[in-house]
This record gives sequence, structure tokens and C-alpha cells, in this order.
Amino acid sequence: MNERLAQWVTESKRIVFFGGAGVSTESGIPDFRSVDGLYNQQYDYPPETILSHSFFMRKTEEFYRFYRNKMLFLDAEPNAAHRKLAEWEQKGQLTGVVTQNIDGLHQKAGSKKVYELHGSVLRNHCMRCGKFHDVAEIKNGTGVPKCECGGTIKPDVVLYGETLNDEVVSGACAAIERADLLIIGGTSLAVYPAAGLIDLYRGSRLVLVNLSATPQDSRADLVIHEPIGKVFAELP
Ligand code: CNA
Repeated sequence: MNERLAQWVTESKRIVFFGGAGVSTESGIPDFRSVDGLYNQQYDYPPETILSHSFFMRKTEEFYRFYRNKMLFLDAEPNAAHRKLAEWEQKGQLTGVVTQNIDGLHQKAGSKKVYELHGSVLRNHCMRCGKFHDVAEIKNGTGVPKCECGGTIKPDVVLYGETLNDEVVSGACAAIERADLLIIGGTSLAVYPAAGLIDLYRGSRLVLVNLSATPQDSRADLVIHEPIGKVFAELP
């Protein structure tokens, strides 16, 4: 167990966790930038292109082929990291989870205060009439999913070229500003504006738990290059 982190967790009342795809790899969901991540697999287009607003609008069918195969892991279960964060919230030690993930696993683990910067695959709406559609409808269908009204259904996922939701961002900012311990985990900190939010932290306990080095390692007070599920499983 990392004694220093364990001690900080015990002493903190306003922990905020800021995470990314690496939080869910131990649940079987591939991230983008690891060696076996999506960016190192071969497709007709780079994933950044497929997951962009303009690609969605122009080549919707192709988008959905990739999306169904590579982004929808509806059977995935939360791992020790998701579960520990939910536990801290329940005990009144954690004020929020700010995530770039779109898999809904924090909520599945029991977390309530989750700021989903990039939305969620679990919510889908018709672009014409706004009707909500369950994710199972998307997963089990073929081609471009359509609403009864004839409109195209779009996942509530922030694609490249789209803006983040203001309310979600301001909630995340407020939580980070007031945090007494900020733990950043499972993120390459390469995607902006999300990664910029950590600059709002004013405390003196900034912890980074990530398998590989990140551009922010040098400013962290504690850096742990180990699997996050393993690290969190051992924490109080
Ligand atoms: P990324 O750029 O793929 O980085 C992931 C980071 O996590 C890498 O630096 C890895 O070294 C690290 N990592 C992988 N596994 C572990 C582990 N077990 N323990 C600790 N560290 C680990 O992903 P980011 O989240 O930084 O990039 C942002 C994108 C990825 C967001 O827009 C997400 O929507 C998107 N994404 C989300 C999911 C998901 O919802 N689960 C999956 C794939 C991509």
C-alpha cells in the first residue's frame, strides 16, 4: 500500500477524483493511447477522425460501425477504483468524480456526484424530436439508428469539435477549486479543454496515478505509476 496516499485519504474531507479511460481498462474497456489502446489499432480512419462531429454528420453509418464495436461495453463491471471512489463519497470524504469517461461505470459502482465531461453512451437522443432512446436500442440495432419520427439518434457523447456542457464544467470546476486532495488517475492528460481543469486546484496534495508518465508528473506532489485498480484496492 502507498502509505502517503493512504494517510492523505484518511485526513481529507473534500477529495476530488479526476479520471480518464485508464480507470476502466481493468474493467475490460480499452483506452485510447496505451499500446493496445484504440489509437494503436488499424482502421480506415484514425479514431480522432471517426469520433468527430463532422464525421458523425457526414458518414453516420461508418461512425456507428466503429462506435458499436469499440465504444459500447455494456456488460463491463466497475473495478476496485470505481468502487473505492463510491465508498469515499458515501463516507462523506469525497465531493466529486470528474471523468472524461463515457461508460457510466462510476454510477454503476454507486457514485452520485459524477461530472461527465464527455457525456455518456447510456444517453441517446433523436436529433429531430429530442426523444430519449435506450442504449440497448443502439447496441442491438444495425446501420444508423433512427427514431420513430425519422430523425437520426445521436449519443450524448461529446465528439471532437463539439463543446462541453457548461453546467457539467462549472460543477467540476467548483469541486476541483474546493478540493483538499486531488487525485488524477488513468488519464494521459492530452485531451483539452478537459485536462486544463486540474489547473484550478489550489491545494498542496496533488496525486497522479497513471501507468505511463504524463505531462503533469513534475507538478504532482505524489506520482504512482501502477494500475489504478490495484492501488485503490489497498487504500482505506
Ligand atoms: P487516454 O489518452 O487513452 O489515456 C489513458 C491513460 O491511462 C494512459 O496514459 C495509460 O497509461 C493509463 N492507463 C491505462 N490503464 C491504466 C491502469 N489500469 N491504471 C492506471 N493507468 C492506466 O485516455 P484519456 O481519458 O486521457 O483521454 C481522453 C479520452 C478517452 C476521453 O475523451 C474519453 O472519452 C476517451 N475514452 C473513454 C473510454 C471510457 O469511457 N472507458 C474508453 C476509451 C476512450
